[in-house]
Amino acid sequence: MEKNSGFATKQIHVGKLEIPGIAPLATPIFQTSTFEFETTAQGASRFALEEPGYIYTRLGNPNTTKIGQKLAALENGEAGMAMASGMGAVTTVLWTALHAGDHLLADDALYGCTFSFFTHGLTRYGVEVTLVDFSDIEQVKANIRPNTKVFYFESPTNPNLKLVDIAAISKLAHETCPEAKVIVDNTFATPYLQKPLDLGADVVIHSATKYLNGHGDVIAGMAVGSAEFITECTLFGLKDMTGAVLGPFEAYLIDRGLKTLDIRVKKHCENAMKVAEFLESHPAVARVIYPGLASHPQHELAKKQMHGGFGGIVTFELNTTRERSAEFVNSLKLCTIAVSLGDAETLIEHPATMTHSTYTPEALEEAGIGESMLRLSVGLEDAEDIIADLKEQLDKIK
Ligand code: LCS
Repeated sequence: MEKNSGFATKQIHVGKLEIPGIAPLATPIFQTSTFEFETTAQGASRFALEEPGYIYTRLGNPNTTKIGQKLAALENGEAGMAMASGMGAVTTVLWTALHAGDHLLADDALYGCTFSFFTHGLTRYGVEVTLVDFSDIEQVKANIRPNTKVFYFESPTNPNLKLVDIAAISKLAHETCPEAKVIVDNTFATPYLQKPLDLGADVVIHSATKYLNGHGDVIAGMAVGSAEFITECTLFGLKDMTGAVLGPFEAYLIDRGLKTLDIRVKKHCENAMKVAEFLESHPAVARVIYPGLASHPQHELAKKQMHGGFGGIVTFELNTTRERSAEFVNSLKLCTIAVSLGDAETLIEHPATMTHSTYTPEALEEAGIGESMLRLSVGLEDAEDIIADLKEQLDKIK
């Protein structure tokens, strides 16, 4: 494969393992915890990193190596790594990047468990944490400290689909804090729609549970960055701090999912656009948030930093009470009530009591996450069927 191959070619071919004499098309699952050494000297030189080669699956395994290389190619980064969950990726990267006494400056709208790791976890170990609205660059500027070492955000944010100007924040961070890292959770956009490293960020994080796998059957996390930082994450963060290693079988499934990432994301985006337009036209719907709609306050930024679509998530609020809104969700037939996102099935959830129940009511309000918001992860079914399911129940709301 050529280095300048297109996205689709890379998502299929990067990291292909050559096994002479067998030549399997798909990479076999290396379901082994450890790797044999020929001699004690060889074992010692592997541990000393003098000789390349595998040692023990927590430190590396051909299946996880392969998907790390593949995601790095798709994100235009030098190196990538795989972890046991998206939270495993968040914790491994931040335990590596931060020390006691450092300051983490993060956006206020975060996945609920990222929010609790920052506010209840890191703070117990002497890390200072400030959450502000990253869509307002003046707020970010005003909260930078001499010890700010990480700028962290999602874009679009979970669940309220706010956008953060990745290029502007990266420029500000690098100009004011040359040692700091800009870390972007790219789970909602995927590298098919948005490449934070090209816009100046240093590290990209994913819950690979979502679009990268795409089939709702794996929990996994990934990170991409410079070869130096990813090596530090592997040899310190993952090995010593979290041990949140991804299993070979899960890595194999991510590899398989990645082969169709572009066509799946394209269809998610097309369906989400149709669903968002339908919801916006329905009198029972009070508000629709979707970066692809002209009504999204940051639609221009979305067009500038996302390419090929605006994602598969649509967030909305109904013109009715919380109780009636819950009844609406309960009565849907095709749309399934479940957390997670990026799967073939359309999923609907209530962030305030589910994915973001780690937030206090005050923190929810501060972050612009409405108590009555519903989050729809638009699946790969026929858009007409998803809309018909929503319409049947919306029409019953007076
Ligand atoms: N980052 C984002 C943006 C997420 O949405 C999630 C999970 C994570 C990180 C953590 O990934 P995990 O450990 O679950 O693989 N988001 C979920 C959600 O919105 N519903 O269920 C999980």
